[in-house]
Amino acid sequence: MITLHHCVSARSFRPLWALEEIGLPYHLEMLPFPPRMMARPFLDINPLGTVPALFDGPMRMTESAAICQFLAARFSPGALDVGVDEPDFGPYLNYLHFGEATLTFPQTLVLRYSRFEPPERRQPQVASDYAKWFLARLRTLEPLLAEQEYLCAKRFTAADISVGYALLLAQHLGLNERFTPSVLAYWQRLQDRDGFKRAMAAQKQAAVDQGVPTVPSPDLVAT
Ligand SMILES: N[C@@H](CCC(=O)N[C@@H](CS)C(=O)NCC(=O)O)C(=O)O
Repeated sequence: MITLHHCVSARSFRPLWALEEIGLPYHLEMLPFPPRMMARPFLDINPLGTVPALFDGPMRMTESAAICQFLAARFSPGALDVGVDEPDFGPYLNYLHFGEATLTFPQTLVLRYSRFEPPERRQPQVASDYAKWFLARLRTLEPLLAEQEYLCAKRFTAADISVGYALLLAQHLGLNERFTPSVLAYWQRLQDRDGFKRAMAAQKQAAVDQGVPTVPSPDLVAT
């Protein structure tokens, strides 16, 4: 049985969404955010203190895009996964990692300098500059998404989950109002998926059952 350690709407939403799309059984272990401070015993499970942490038997993974790649390759060949022999194998890997390395990275600086730091250390200029940087990077998807429904391989894949999470985080940061039209339509398509809705419902139910707040940390929500 797969176990996923998760905080509501944190990056661990990527593997949760993949698990729901694939239909795999899993156990969801909910944590308050940030676990490093709010759930100290979690450091024994993942010394980084970050989510996700996914276990498949004794095997542990802690990178959300890599976990999606693993789940897709092992449990969803020809569907969420794009095989090495498919023409879009390269673009698939590129978008899968673009979601975390290129899109989520500037968002973390927005979060840090507008929400996480104590008021006297906040840097509105840094937050606003990195919000613009994120939106500029996101805008590069506009011509592609004006032409096609999903990022690659003419179907929904793990790459869409990776980029889709960056859009969810952007929404929490209030940046969705600045999405370009085709990106906005794509984001709506992703949210309309049954797998996305099931993942949202699963994290809420697990949070209720385990006594963890059901809404994202105030640090992750647009004010
Ligand atoms: N590159 C990692 C980043 C993991 C990460 O930083 N997760 C955040 C949640 S979105 C976290 O746990 N932050 C709490 C902390 O840094 O203490 C991934 O994609 O999984």
